[in-house]
Amino acid sequence: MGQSPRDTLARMLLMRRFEEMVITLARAHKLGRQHLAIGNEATGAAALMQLAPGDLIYTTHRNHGHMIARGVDPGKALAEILGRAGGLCGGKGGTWHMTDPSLGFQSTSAMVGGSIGLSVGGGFALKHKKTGNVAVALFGDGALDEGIAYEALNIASLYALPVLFLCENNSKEGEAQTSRLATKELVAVPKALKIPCTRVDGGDPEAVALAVETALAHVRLGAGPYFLEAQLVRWPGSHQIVHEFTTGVTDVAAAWDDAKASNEHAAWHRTDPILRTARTLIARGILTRDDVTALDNEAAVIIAKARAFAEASPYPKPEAALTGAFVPA
Ligand SMILES: Cc1ncc(C[n+]2csc(CCOP(=O)(O)OP(=O)(O)O)c2C)c(N)n1
Ligand SMILES: [Mg+2]
Repeated sequence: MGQSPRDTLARMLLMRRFEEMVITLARAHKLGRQHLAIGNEATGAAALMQLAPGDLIYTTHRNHGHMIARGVDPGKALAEILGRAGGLCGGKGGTWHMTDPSLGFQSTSAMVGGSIGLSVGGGFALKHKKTGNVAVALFGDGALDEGIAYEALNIASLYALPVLFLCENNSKEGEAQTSRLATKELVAVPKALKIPCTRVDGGDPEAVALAVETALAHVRLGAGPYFLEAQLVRWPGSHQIVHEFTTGVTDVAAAWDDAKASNEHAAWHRTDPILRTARTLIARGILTRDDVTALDNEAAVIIAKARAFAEASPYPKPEAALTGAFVPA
């Protein structure tokens, strides 16, 4: 495995502090709906930190976490969410369409299931270019009942395309809350199409990293696609229409301080992947409490600078309205 537990936790903390800043900025600037990746950090960091240059990524309405996990500049990402000229897409993509091709992001789309179809097109191109790269589709459990999911999974299997299908399942086990799938076992669909599948605890970055490593080795060898189901606990604030800190601002000390962990958010504290990971690494002697606090402080400083960059960035000029929006003839 490439990344150390310390690096992975640092990235997870950056993702968390980024999303908390999105809540702060959404309130301050009266932004519309935001879909945050709070609770998904272990899966995003452990998976996307393993990708190589040239790999392609297709993501969803919960894109922020994926982008920070992959190493996108948080200042440019916040500026994009605020619609500023200094944003990743010059302020024209916003939260739902921001992308960064320099790190392999081909598209972000809130069209549920869209990333699955696009990734298969990307995988087809990569196979024919023989680059050894993979296409990664990120999607939720709700995407499996879309027609495009069946067609795209089928083509990927038939043509042995280099695609990693990574499903972030935040519905309760055995009870597909967001999907309308006749089978409650999500992997039944790819299994029927002869795609190898693994289920993993999506709140455990080590387990995810191992599963992704195995899956990527299979895909990079040219053995065809792989389907990974990361089982997540849905964050209670996952539908952010009213911008609020549903489970409070994360206090990493809740990982070891019972007084901080026994409040109205106690149930969330038990499953929060950041607190879980911090607890595990401290128990194993890999990190101390001070190490965790220091990593968190570093993340907070990076995100405070990102905020300053984003808020100082101007809005796009009217004459820029048509640039970057269409492919030149
Ligand atoms: C094709 C399509 N149908 C419906 C919607 C409305 N919609 C937005 S998010 C969502 C649920 C998605 O669930 P899931 O993919 O599991 O992601 P989660 O929000 O649970 O992370 C739906 C139905 C949409 N964006 N696109
Ligand atoms: Mg879901």
